[in-house]
Amino acid sequence: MGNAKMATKKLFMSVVVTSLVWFALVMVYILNSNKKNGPEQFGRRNIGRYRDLAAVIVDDDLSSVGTDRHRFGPGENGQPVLLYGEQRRKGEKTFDANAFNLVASDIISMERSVPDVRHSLCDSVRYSKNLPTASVVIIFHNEAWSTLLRTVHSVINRSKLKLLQEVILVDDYSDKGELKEQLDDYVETNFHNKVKVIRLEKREGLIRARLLGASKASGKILAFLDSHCEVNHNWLEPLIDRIYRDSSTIACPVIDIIDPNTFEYSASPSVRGGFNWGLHFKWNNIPQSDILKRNSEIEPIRSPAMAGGLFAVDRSYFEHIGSYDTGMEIWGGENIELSFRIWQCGGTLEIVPCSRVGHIFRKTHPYSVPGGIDQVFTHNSIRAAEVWMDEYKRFFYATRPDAQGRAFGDITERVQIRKRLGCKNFKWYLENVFPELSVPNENAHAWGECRNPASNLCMDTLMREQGQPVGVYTCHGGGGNQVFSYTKLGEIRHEEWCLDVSRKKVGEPPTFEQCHGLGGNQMWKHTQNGVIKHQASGLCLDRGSAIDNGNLRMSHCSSRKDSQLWQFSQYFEGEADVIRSNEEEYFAF
Ligand code: LR7
Ligand code: MN
Repeated sequence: MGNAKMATKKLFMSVVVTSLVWFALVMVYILNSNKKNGPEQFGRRNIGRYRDLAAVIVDDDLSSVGTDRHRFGPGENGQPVLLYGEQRRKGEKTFDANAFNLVASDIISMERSVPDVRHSLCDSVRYSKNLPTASVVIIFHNEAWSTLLRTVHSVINRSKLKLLQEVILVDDYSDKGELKEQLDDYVETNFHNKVKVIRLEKREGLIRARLLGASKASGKILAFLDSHCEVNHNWLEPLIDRIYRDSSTIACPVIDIIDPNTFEYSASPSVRGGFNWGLHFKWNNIPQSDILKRNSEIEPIRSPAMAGGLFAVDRSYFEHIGSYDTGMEIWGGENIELSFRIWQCGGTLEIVPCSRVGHIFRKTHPYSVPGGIDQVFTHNSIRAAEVWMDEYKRFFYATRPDAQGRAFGDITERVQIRKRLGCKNFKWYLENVFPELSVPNENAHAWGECRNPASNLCMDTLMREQGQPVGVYTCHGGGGNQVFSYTKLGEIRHEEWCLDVSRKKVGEPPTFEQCHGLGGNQMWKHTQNGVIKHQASGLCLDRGSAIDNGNLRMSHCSSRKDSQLWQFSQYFEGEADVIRSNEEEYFAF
């Protein structure tokens, strides 16, 4: 009996002790979470973050996710800023100098919050404790004060500070007064030694500016950003993680969209990078086959090309593969060149869904470009095509006639890099990395300008979109919107758009629809300098007349009507094999 009494007593005591322990734990938790979320903490954090970076580095919790929820004000949480009356007029005037609305930007806090648009799984990913540090290199030429510094603040606020070696601002010879001492002072007072400013002695352009930044960096990883970005929560860690696992990886964030007028931050869809034969960068849908291969939506996406401005790379690997072509000027083409090089020389280029960075997409370049932007872009693209594209460069030249016969400088050193690294040829790249890119001589019977000789009108996209009629325009020989192909699947195609006839009536125009490769309404038959006949309707493509408003129209077929005769600039019948054997010879180095 005595024993039973003792046992009850013991049980009673242990219940009391356990409850007390639980009570204490709950109290500690409540007090703590009050401390974290309370207004004092928010205030203190906000002031303390920059005044005392050292303290923040110890308390490396990235709790901006929490504090961001408590911010109120214009543009907070990535909301649009709408201007009215005088302010609106003032704002419109700032577009010339910035290609965005500077009044709106100036109203928004340097530390505004952005919506956490990451996939919900991202927060549960646990990264290695041993990740190396990154130096963030931000280049700028005459960037506006508020957009530049908002970029820097976002990096400081939303990177794990123990992973952030430093931020290096490279001034590409700006002439705005505020970007000199005033910038040095701001950086010194607000960011201590975490942010450095270095300056170029003359205008070098973004390629050489990035190289200068890289040469001063001490982190194992380099992360490049444009000077008008806002990084999203914990953007850096997922990028470093990919490179830590495999140092031959170039990791890009998903690039979200900051509206140049309202500064609204919106999530961009899941896409990957590509290009057309003119070497213009393009966003493409992720092919179904790649989607099926992925185990989760947050797995990295292999990308044939990068947009260019936002990426992370191992510093010594970047040097090893030949960093950038210093023969490239100011702007353009370097992103495509690096994309070809990384893939062809054994590396990987990918987009990491848990890393997101907002970028202001501008419609024009507000800064002056010595020589003109089109000229430098063409120059740089030629260098990329000459070094990497082998025989396929002829499709580039055909699409960009302005590039034909132009001097492009010495590329010996770049060709040497290709040899030294034993890089694969462009055909390998097309087959293994970008099979979705339609290769004219392999996938098409005919390609180039599609001309109606009698009128000298050419089939033209007229920059129209899905569902809209296909047009004609005077042949300009400039490639671009007048490049079409007659594919082996029977499509008449411009990039991913196919001529489609769903209303099969005389007088209706064909429209642009996403190519589906299944024939049906997208199936045509054509012979050199003959009609283009729509198989399902039996009608033929007619160049149209005044009443058609520049649209093509479907007509009863008649090869005697010169308005129905079409001529592509190139026909490939029987040619594919010849090209293939040429290539083998070409790659014999
Ligand atoms: O002479 C110059 N010197 C510079 O330092 C010209 C520009 N720059 C700076 C400029 O201040 C900015 O920070 O270089 C950066 C890029 O210039 P932008 O913003 O005018 O270029 P962009 O955003 O229009 O162009 C994209 O393609 C370029 C091709 O050369 C670069 O690779 C850009 O970095 C790239 N931007 C992005 O990838 C962001 C996403 C855009 C998309 C798609
Ligand atoms: Mn940019």
